[in-house]
Amino acid sequence: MKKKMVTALLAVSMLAGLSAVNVMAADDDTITVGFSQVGAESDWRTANTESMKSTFSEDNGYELIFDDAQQKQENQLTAIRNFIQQEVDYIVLAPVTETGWDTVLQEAKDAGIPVIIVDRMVDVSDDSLYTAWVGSNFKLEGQKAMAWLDAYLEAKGRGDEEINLVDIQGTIGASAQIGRTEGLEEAAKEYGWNIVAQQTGEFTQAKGQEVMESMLKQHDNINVVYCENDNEAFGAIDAIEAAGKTVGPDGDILVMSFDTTNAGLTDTLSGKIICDTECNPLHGPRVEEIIKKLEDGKDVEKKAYVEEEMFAYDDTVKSVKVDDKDYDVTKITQEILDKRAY
Ligand code: GYE
Repeated sequence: MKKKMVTALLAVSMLAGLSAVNVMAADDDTITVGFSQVGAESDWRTANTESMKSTFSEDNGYELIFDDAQQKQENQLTAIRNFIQQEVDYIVLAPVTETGWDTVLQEAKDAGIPVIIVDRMVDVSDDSLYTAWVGSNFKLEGQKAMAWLDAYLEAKGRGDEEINLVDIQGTIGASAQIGRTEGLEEAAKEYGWNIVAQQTGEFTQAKGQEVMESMLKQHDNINVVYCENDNEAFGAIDAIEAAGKTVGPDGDILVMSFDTTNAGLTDTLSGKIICDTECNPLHGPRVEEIIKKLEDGKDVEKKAYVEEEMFAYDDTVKSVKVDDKDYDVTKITQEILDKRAY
């Protein structure tokens, strides 16, 4: 709560004959969190916003100041500066892209406000500009997906087939794009697959569809589409089907995706998405755990990666190996889908 408001409340309560001490105590208990969210571009993002809002609720002892940046970094810079002015207790930032944060984070540091980065990372010259980060290992997600594709093609007797892959990328410069694209590019080199086109779909269904339409017009040999999130996959599937081609295990094109949102896994159940690699959006409780530790004066981990699963249409590939570590692949069923938290 703003100091000015506290003073005003104190004055009012004194006039009303209330105990100033009680007002102070109530104010002290409420933790004010300013959250700068990327936008509302995808189902993943909606689940993430919902997780943050339900965690940082009034009932749980928080005042959440939520700002939707509509995928624009300049809006996030303004939001953070407003949070500093409002003297929030914590700033939580889900950064749209990795770069361009040094100045504003220095301003938060100078104001003595801890900053917790969530989901995508920031690339800053000085790590002390933020207190902690929690999110996914996006490159590992890409590597797991590609190891799955290699094992799947082998198992289907397609190991020697010419693979012509297109990559519908996420927002350029976002950690989720950088990591997933890297995972793909390294694997394509290793396995000898052709990346015939690569373009951003901005993590949205509309852009995913538009990009896929134009890629299909330019290339008639595409047999794998690597979508960097579920919403792009929905758009890509629509574009493929509208062009008279088929998706699925016996179709013309295999569609791969990330996020494992409810709608994404519903498409995995039907085979439209052949393999969906999880990216868990339920960061609210994780951020809260960090804040609670900080409130108690405890140390927090600087970077914490979330454990994530993989789901596929069938059980052709039961597990994949990346850097000598095995990761299970689960065949999606309606029962599993019904129990998912997002
Ligand atoms: O994959 C996508 C969202 O940064 C992990 O952003 C997040 C990504 C997620 O728009 O759906």
